[in-house]
Amino acid sequence: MDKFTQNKTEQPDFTSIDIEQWLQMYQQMCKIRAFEEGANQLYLSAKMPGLTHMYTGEEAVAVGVCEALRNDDYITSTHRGHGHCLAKGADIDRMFAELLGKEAGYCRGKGGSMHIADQDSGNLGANAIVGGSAGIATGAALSIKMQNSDQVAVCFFGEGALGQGLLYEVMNMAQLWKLPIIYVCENNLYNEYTHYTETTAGQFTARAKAFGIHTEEVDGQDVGVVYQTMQGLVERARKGEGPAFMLCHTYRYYGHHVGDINREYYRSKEEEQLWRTERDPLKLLSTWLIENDMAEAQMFEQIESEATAEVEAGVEFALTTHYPNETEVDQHVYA
Ligand SMILES: Cc1ncc(C[n+]2csc(CCOP(=O)(O)OP(=O)(O)O)c2C)c(N)n1
Repeated sequence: MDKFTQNKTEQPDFTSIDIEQWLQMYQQMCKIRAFEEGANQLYLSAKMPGLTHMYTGEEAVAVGVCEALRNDDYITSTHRGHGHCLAKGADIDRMFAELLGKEAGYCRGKGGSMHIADQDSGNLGANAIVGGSAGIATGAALSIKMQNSDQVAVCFFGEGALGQGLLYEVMNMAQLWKLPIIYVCENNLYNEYTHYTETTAGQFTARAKAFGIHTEEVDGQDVGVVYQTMQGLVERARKGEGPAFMLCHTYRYYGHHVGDINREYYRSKEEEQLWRTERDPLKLLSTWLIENDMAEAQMFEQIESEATAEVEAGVEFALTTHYPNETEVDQHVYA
């Protein structure tokens, strides 16, 4: 387990978050988890073409970040993007339809898992290129500034993207021009099948600090901490105080993608089990709410079964809805 999460001692002040909001965040995390299970089942039953990268285990990052955003704020996402899309407000039916190549999907079935974008919820798109969305998010932040708007842009990326030069070009510009952008680095410990310590030198936050960018480092399994930290960063960005970099310590429960089944050559089963039992974002939140007499176990069971039902309906919709007409094969494709 990461040293950062083991050494946590301070108890944050969560008094500004009411029970309705806690349950809303729990519900969002549940929805993401259920969605990923649905996607995995579609893959395992050979109903989904291609692969997908599951976000399970990392839900508190997407939900905590997006809870601090407005609908008109922008996000850009990654190859592991379902959680970001759902947390920002994407529709389950249309996401599953996209995964199955159906016309009702967000890209009329032509993008698939790694290219879901949803302009209605401010999602400028997932991106199959590691670090590739950093330029898009920073460009969006520049457009916000030029239009004198108080929106913000958020760029999600994994720690593997810290090896991409584009990120440093745009962080430089963002700091020079005081752009309203927050770079959210999800450190789930691995770049594909390699531990980050074998690929990334030095301190992650030092890379943003080198440009004078404000940084934060948080436990990405604690949705309350992610949300509150993000709220502060969003507030300063809206006031024109410029970019920020938030490092979130987290973990993916499954393989790099759904086909990565035998993982013991790069990480142990004990490590996976430890994160699932000790650091699960849903369990941490439900246990904390129950222990503080804010909710009862039954509430979480109900939320979970509602999320499962919503996902089952989404899968059913996607399986039964139609494919795009073959005459439009060369339409809506830009490359
Ligand atoms: C520019 C580029 N190089 C390599 C790849 C192949 N690739 C896909 S995901 C990945 C690892 C990404 O790790 P990280 O950014 O930490 O994200 P995570 O998968 O852990 O969420 C790599 C190397 C790619 N998609 N794009």
